[in-house]
Amino acid sequence: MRNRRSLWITIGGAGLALLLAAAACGGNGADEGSPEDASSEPDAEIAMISGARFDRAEIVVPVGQDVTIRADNQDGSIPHNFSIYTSADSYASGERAIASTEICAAPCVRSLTVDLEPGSYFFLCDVHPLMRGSVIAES
Ligand SMILES: [Cu+2]
Repeated sequence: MRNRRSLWITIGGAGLALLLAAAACGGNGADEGSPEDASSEPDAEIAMISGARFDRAEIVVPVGQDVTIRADNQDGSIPHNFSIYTSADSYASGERAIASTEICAAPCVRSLTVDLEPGSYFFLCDVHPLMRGSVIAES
């Protein structure tokens, strides 16, 4: 009886540890900018174009699901990336990005995946902070 009880306590402890580990891995759903997965269509796209510019200032994505944004760097041989921050202020204060693609020199394509709450977010290129815009997450 005594042994059985301690066994269950042990199993319960292991289960809790697994749950905590899963929660830690789940994080904010950020993708660290892996090379493009050609098997899945992106939910949104943006391109870096000649003159160190993004081809748009706003991206609209759906909420309540994983959203993949594809960043296509077409700007000569210039390195760029695509990062999403909570807001311009949070970026300015040094807060970490919600998600970022890795920096790569054109031509290159990288994607990130996020699952955002409804609202307006801030995006930019970490190499060229004047390359910036808004991500609008809405249902
Ligand atoms: Cu850039």
